Amino acid sequence: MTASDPAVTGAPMRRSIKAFPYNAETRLESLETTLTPPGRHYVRSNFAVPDLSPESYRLVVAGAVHAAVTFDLAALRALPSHALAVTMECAGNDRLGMRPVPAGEPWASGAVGTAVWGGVRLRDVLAAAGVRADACELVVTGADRGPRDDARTPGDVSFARGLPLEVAMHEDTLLALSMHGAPLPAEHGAPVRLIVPGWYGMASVKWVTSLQLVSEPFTGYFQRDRYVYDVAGEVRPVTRMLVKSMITAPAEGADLTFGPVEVHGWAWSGSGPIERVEFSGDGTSWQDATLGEPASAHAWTPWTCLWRPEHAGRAVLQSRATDATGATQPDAIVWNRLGYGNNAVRPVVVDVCAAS
Ligand SMILES: Nc1nc2c(c(=O)[nH]1)N[C@H]1C(S)=C(S)[C@@H](COP(=O)(O)O)O[C@H]1N2
Ligand SMILES: [Mo]
Repeated sequence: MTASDPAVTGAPMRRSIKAFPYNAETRLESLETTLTPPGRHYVRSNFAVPDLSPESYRLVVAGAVHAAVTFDLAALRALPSHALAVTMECAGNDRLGMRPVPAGEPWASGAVGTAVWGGVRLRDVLAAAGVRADACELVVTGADRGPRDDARTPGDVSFARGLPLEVAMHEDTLLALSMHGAPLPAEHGAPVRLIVPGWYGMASVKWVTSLQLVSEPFTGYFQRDRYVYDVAGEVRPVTRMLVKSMITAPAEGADLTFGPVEVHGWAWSGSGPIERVEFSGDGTSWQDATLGEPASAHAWTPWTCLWRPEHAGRAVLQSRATDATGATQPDAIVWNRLGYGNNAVRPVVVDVCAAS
């Protein structure tokens, strides 16, 4: 280590939400770049990182297939490789904005980031086993497990999710072996994780060891008891990322000198390209921001806007994105029991000081 290493200087890379299991969100100043640097991307784990050695690692593809297959890492690496920049947001991001704050990890706004994931297409792996016509879903299971107080069945719960077959077969759904061109870090799912572009993070199962084709919808704990929108007992699964935008500069609480201010941020949606971002510095008049090019069809869109404050004093900055389906961010938060999918317009409060 050198004196300039963050560990020595004490420069924070993430804000830890929980120590065991480690959960941490990116500081907003580390979300200024198109790609979220290694070591800064948020980490969300329900259980401790499982101990998977690359040598003994096996991935089993079974269930409603013509012939079950087992892959080791060499067999996976032998398939055609693909890399893709993907923006991933935790469904619980911005839970802290909800009132009352729902139970669950208290994420502010940093449980989102963009990384280049490299690996193989999930569909190439499934093709090796041959998906039977009666399969409707793919159950993806990670090697991590642990107790859950409110589980319906006794014993430890594994992290497992059901994915609709058409999403599993999409050419951009990857089994990732690398992140930002380097081997996948343990906390991000090494040696193999799923990446489901456009979906909230819970679909992108880490430490994948089993792919089970099923002919009935999956009803596991992380499918039916978590990652569901529970509104007055009516339950819907959390799936694609809702359209959303964030302001990365100026920072919350910034002291700005009176004059034009360059505002910028990101916008993303799991349902299609971003078509429009509007900005307001006063909550009543909105102007169109200028959109930049995203790094891929699954990465966030950069936007900028020149804001000319009319007077000094406190100001509330807001941005509102609209995607190609016409979906737009709500002004008011849609509260739900487990605190998922908060894509409401988020106010950023700044102070504009009169020139002295
Ligand atoms: N096996 C496993 N996969 C998992 C999780 C988990 O707890 N266990 N958490 C999910 C959730 S809720 C999110 S938001 C993403 C976070 O991925 P990251 O830690 O690489 O940012 O992983 C998903 N995959
Ligand atoms: Mo998540």
